[in-house]
Amino acid sequence: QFAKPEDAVKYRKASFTVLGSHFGRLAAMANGRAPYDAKAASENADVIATVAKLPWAAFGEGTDKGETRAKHEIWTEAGKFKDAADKSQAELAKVVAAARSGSLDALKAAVGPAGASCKACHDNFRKD
Ligand code: ASC
Repeated sequence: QFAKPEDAVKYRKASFTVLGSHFGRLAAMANGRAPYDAKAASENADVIATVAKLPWAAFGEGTDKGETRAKHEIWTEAGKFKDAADKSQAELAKVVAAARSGSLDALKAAVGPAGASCKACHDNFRKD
């Protein structure tokens, strides 16, 4: 999939950036910082449904170097990293379902735990 390790690093950072952007738009609606728009929420969900699957394949061998904040624990505690990644994807799947359902209450309920799962992975596996 990646010709060089630095291509994988770029790819995973780009996919996390897109994921964070679209999750942030939903979080803003859930938190009342942006008006709720069911159609926009559903469109953001479509992006998240695809992009949330992408970065994980880009943590292969040799991708612990270069312009990355990835901690070594990603590779030395690979099982824990996978659990955290799986947890995030499971929580994001709930956000996707909630956003597609057209219910602001469902979105509000799903966004908090998903954000917490993002943060848990960052706290344990990302520098600063
Ligand atoms: C976001 C985003 C994250 C999470 C995290 C939640 O919107 O980009 O990484 O929420 O900040 O604490």
